[in-house]
Amino acid sequence: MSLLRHVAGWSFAMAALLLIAQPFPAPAKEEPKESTVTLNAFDFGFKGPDRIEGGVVRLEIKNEGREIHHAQLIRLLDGKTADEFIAGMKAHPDGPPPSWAKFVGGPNAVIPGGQATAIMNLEAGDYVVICVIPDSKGIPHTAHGMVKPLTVTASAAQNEIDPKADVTVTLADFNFVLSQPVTAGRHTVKVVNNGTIPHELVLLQMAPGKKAIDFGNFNPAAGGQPPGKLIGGVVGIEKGMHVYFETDLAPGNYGFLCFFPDEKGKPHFKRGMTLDFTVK
Ligand SMILES: [Cu+2]
Repeated sequence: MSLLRHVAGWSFAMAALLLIAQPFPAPAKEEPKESTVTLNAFDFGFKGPDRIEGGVVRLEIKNEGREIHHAQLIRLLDGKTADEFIAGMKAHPDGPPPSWAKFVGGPNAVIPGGQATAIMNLEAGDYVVICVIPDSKGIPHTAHGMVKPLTVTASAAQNEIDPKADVTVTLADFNFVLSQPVTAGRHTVKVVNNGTIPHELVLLQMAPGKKAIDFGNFNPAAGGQPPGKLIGGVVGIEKGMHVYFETDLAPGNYGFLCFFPDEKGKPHFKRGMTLDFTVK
């Protein structure tokens, strides 16, 4: 018996055994294809790569500071640079972002020591990562230096497959809709913006008896315990976009909030963009 025939015969025998053991073929186990990029947020800045490969990217934030931080990705169009973005922010700190700056997601706010991940399909181009969370005086962290330029290079073909989500949240003007009740454990959540303007999803683990709106209205300067704990979600995305975030939820009460301002500067949560839900 030649070696080749021997191997072929052995393979056949193995295949027959597998058929007996498994009457239905098991689906091939999918390897995660997205690469992970970590941004270490501190008071006040981001540590991380200046250049990453595009396609489906898992972007992780690790909060090493003593303040709350998030990592908002902004794509710069029309050949605009990070310096131009920073100059524009300084010139018009309260104005809307320029039309050449697009919100494309990122992991949302986590408390000191916290970690969160968002998964986005990033096109090649120039980006900045910013944290617009205000300090105790109301000054956004961007003004303290939390602006990091990021170049995304062209992606390899194998990086183009979106993750499989088991829950979908639809964002609209002005509400959140969950596709189904959320169970305890790990989830990949798809977030779709079906509204006409950018929205975000702030994920909160609520304190007993508290609602998401209580967190929105909470004034840290007035003292007292926060009505909830910031555990991630996704920062702003433009209309029509979708991104993902990963989370691991214990049974309990949770909330979604959108802090993005409307044209009059009123945060969306004050126009009804909150959702309270229970994880069992
Ligand atoms: Cu919103």
